[in-house]
Amino acid sequence: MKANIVINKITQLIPVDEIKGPRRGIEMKNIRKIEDGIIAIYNNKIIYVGSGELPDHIQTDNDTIFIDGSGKTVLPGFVDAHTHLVHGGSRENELKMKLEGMSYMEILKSGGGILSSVKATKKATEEELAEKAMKVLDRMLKMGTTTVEAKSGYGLDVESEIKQLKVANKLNDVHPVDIVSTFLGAHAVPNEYKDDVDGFVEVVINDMIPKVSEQKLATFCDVFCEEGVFNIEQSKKILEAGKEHGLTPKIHADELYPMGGAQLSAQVGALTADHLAAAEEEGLLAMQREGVIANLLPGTSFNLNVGKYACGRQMIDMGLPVALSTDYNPGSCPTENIQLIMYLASLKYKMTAEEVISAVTINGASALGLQEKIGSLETDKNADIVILDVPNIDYILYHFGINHVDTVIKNGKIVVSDRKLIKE
Ligand code: IZC
Ligand code: ZN
Repeated sequence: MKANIVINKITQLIPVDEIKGPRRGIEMKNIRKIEDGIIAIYNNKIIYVGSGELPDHIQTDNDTIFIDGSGKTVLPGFVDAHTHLVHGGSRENELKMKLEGMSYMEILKSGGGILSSVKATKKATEEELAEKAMKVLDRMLKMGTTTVEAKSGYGLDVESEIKQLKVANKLNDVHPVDIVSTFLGAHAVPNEYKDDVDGFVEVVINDMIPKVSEQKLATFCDVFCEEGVFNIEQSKKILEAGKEHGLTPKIHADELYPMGGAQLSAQVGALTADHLAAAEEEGLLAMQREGVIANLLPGTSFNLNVGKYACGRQMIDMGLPVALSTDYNPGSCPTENIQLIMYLASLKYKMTAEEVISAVTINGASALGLQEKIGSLETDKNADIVILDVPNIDYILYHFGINHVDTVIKNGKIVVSDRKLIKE
């Protein structure tokens, strides 16, 4: 077999392999580290992972690209499993309100927040939305993110929700980053339904979900289950309806108030429960029993700045599989920087570098149901690989706030080299 690309002499190669995802409990920290590592790629697949030289059955020739991994750390491409990628506008005008003490929910209730992004998204054309999201994806890719989840939820009517999902699906075709779509029609209550939330829930269930499913625009169905947005009963109805139409449940759970979203995630068989900053032990135990992945978003806790963080350390110690994502969105967390999220998780949740790496690779992949294809460096998996200009994984978290990624390989193609995007 002939290799197209070989990365050799790797100072620290972390394949995050040996266990099929998600990793939970001590599995998250028990990841092997290979010195003098080597990886070979043929087309879009990994064909060898080891140390030293290539074995005899893998050949190279004049066309093979060799990348020197000395002084570098090599990891699976990062998976960002919770983003609100496609949206119009921005909300920097809310910064002043936040500094003056207005809460995220108060801003939303006054017609700002999500509703202001809804207004901007409705106004924008598909082309405008795609152009804006493309820049976000470029920034993510430069940071080492090779797969993202993208939620709708800035349309809140059939037509605009579908517009948003179509943009995400189109971007998946044209941008190197792979995109998995989530329908989040129940992201906020539009003004017209302010006094009839149940009426809006009916629209989501009877109008939106069947159309989204019929047009195969999403894999997952999500709900913003939060005090003042959608309650447990409404969230449950929506997630069950999604399931009937083939959409796997995900849930924004217990972000600000302990509503019981964690329990609900276990009850409906959600793949992930996300946020969980206010989740109580009973809910976490229910998740643990049912194998729900805790997808934590420390960047949001940091940026909301009210001092409330999920108990990531405790979750890992009780055996929950933990993933980490940016929650990229125009309001509570406008950042594409997964490495900043990794740093915050380490500092605020007290996660070790090994746990953080598991969380953004195999557990992120598992949070999208893609653990068979991505999330680890193993023979026959997709060649999604990041090369960081650091001697070991601890260094990534130690030297914070900057981008350590030097090279990104996506589906076997070099898409970032010497820190710059390679455009086709
Ligand atoms: O636009 O504020 N939390 N949804 C739930 C968000 C944050 C996104 C936003
Ligand atoms: Zn979110």
